[in-house]
Amino acid sequence: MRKRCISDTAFIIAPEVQDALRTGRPVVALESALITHGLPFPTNHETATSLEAIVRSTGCVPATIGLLRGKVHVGLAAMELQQLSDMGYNGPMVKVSRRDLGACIALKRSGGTTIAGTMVIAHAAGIRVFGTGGLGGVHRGGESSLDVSADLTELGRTPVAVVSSGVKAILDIGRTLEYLETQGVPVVTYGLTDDFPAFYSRLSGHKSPWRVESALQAAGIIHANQLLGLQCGTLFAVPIPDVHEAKAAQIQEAVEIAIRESTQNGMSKRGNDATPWLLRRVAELTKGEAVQSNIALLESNVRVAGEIAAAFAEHFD
Ligand code: PSU
Ligand code: MN
Repeated sequence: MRKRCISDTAFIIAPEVQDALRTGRPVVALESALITHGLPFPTNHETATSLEAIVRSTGCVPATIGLLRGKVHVGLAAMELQQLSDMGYNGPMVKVSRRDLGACIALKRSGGTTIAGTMVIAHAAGIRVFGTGGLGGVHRGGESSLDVSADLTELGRTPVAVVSSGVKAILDIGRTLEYLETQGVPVVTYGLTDDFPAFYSRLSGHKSPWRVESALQAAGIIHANQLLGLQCGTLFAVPIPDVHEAKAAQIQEAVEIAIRESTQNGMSKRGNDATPWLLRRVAELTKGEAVQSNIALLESNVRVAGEIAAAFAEHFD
């Protein structure tokens, strides 16, 4: 039997995305774990739709990546995005990281791809830039629990640029940056400060090793890494828009409460359930304020991702 490439059988690339990849029009990947496990219904669907529109406004084509009944979709039609957003559809949604991809395909499951899972698929499809909210990282106490997100190792081995707002303070930010350094991942703050942002707040107290002020500079780093054949990703960290920073202290308080609760009730030891549980609890405790901030930074990051992808296509492709 002919040895088949997985994309023959398991991938469904939306016609618009296929066309863009063929003609060299810039494409921006979007993840779906934030739709299935990060944001409440129906905000998840509204946000996913608005992120696609923002990518379009930068002249790029959006490719939301997710799994439906064992098929890996690169670019989702409106109906498919709706199905992915609807928790009641086709049983419980899987949170799909690198390790889960094969099993989901073979067992015909549906789910949202994490940053790691999305990077694997984006790279396989030939997409270089990906916009999202918060990166996974080293959990607090990770030095003994070994709860370290596969997002970090993925950035070490897959050449996709990820635009995020850094990592949430539910994580150990210092150790996350150490781990990224070990993995050889370039970490670059996008903006006017040297600080690595902490998701809800613009400053974490930790410095990024690099900073750029324009999409062209960012695209230049991606290009140089490519010329070097490094085969690693690049992490661009965009601080949350100023107006939303005001709520940072209140949200941070909720984060600390949620973390205390998760150690008391054992959720912190529940593997990949830990992050979604903390996100949900912080949303509850802040009565939705955290969700509003989350949406604002997603919109801003996805815009930056579009600008970087467009600059790359114009100057380096
Ligand atoms: N952090 C957030 N929002 C999210 C996630 C992380 O602030 O939605 C999601 C992303 O999809 C990320 C994943 O890739 O959680 C990391 O999960 P884990 O820690 O289990 O690797
Ligand atoms: Mn984990």
